[in-house]
Amino acid sequence: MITRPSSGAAYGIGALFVLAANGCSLLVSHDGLTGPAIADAPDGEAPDGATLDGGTDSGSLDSSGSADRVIPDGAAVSAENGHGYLFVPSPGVTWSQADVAARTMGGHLATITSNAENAFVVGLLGANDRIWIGGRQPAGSIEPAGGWQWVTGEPFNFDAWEPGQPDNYGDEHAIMIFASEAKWHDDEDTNENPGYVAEFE
Ligand SMILES: [Ca+2]
Repeated sequence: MITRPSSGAAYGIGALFVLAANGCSLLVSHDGLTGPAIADAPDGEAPDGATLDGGTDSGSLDSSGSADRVIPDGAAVSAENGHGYLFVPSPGVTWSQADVAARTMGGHLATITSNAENAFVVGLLGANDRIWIGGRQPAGSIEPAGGWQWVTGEPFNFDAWEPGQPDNYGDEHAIMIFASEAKWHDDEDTNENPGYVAEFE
């Protein structure tokens, strides 16, 4: 566990609640209780106002926009942007469950806004396909390509759709990534997939 302190109230870092495949939250202790290390944030401070917009609830960051930045053990840190990325195998997880789990850890489902970031995330997945990331399509969007957005509110200016995707085959409003293709498909957000990638800014 690595924390990046910022101004404001402390965010609970004593434990992570990880959403299990059965929908229950598991208390997962970690080794940070003896005093977490301080990461060398490139700019010396966490970005204020790094809020998670939308979503079904506010969650991991407090309303003031201040929170300790938490990068869990095992996350890979990108040299490009300093963000941590964690592939979380979680067989049977739906997109909404993955979204909540990532926020609970203090991050968000990965938002992929460049080829480099896409490649970095793919590099974490091994041979795993159908892994949730933080793209979604609000109800009422023009199908299949309209309205796609990131959970963070970052501009949706980059995509890595597989040719022929998104296709709204069924009723597909969330993005999953295929390591075997380094590409994305849209998928029904209630489908039970093998895991997700969380990103920690
Ligand atoms: Ca991102």
